Amino acid sequence: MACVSSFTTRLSQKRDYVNGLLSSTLDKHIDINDDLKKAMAYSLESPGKRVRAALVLWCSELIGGESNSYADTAAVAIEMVHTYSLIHDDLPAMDDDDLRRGRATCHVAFNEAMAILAGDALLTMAFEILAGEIDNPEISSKLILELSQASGPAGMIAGQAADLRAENVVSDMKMLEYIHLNKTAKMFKAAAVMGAISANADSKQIKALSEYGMKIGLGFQIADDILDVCSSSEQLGKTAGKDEKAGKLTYPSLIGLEQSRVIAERITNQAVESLANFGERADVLRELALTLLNRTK
Ligand code: GRG
Repeated sequence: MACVSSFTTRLSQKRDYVNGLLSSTLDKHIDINDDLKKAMAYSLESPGKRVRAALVLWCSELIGGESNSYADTAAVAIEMVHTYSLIHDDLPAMDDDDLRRGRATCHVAFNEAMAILAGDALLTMAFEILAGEIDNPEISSKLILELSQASGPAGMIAGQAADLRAENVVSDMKMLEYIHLNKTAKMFKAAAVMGAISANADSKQIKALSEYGMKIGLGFQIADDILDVCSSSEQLGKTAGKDEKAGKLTYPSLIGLEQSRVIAERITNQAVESLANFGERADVLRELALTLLNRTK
């Protein structure tokens, strides 16, 4: 595998590229109400890590050998849905937070009603661009299906509902796995699969990348739980130490930090194993898995 610093450079190049795509997509839509657009841009253009978008682009490049505009649109769409979920997750009725990506949350910077609308608008617009900007109807509809299933009532929203329900009650590993799978891992799986679909992958390739995406998503959420305990708000750009205060069901609360790290590492190794058939062209995805496991924010 290539050295760490070259991977860091590749990830930051992808982040810059995605930031450009996000801004130009909003700029192109000139008919959005001004106040609403300000709130959408405030959250969408705030400094996210863009890992889901990078995953789309790298999976597409792995299959197709080069970048393609379908993957660009898919990367923008998944970041829009992800940003909507963060805006709504921060609302007083949900996690009630005032810090996100190192800045005031959307409802603090604007107001609660505008934050709800900005989230709604980003969610809707994601599907608008997948339907309107991809000129291959089969690829477009597959991408829409993948993203809607991952983010919808049998995906991310189901995970959020279970997460809220599990607060301050005695629970178990089965419930925790259900929450992580739905709240977080299905969106990572969708990112990997959307990249593959954009490049016309065959079913075997889609299956392997689906497995990889799911596993890195599970590892990502365990790392997130660990960081909430071990890191600071300054480092994370969001309020640290919230899970324990809110009585959340997390890996550290259920099995302790040390065991949580063991499981995160095991799942990351499984993610890497699922790339076996792709050879060294998939090294960037292997390095992504390890980077997400060892991340500090
Ligand atoms: C759907 C109403 C509604 C609310 C949102 C699932 C969910 C429900 C919100 C997601 C919030 C959350 C804590 C999800 C878990 C996944 C996670 C750790 C998100 C943070 O992702 P990062 O670290 O964020 O990639 P950045 O800011 O880097 O994009």
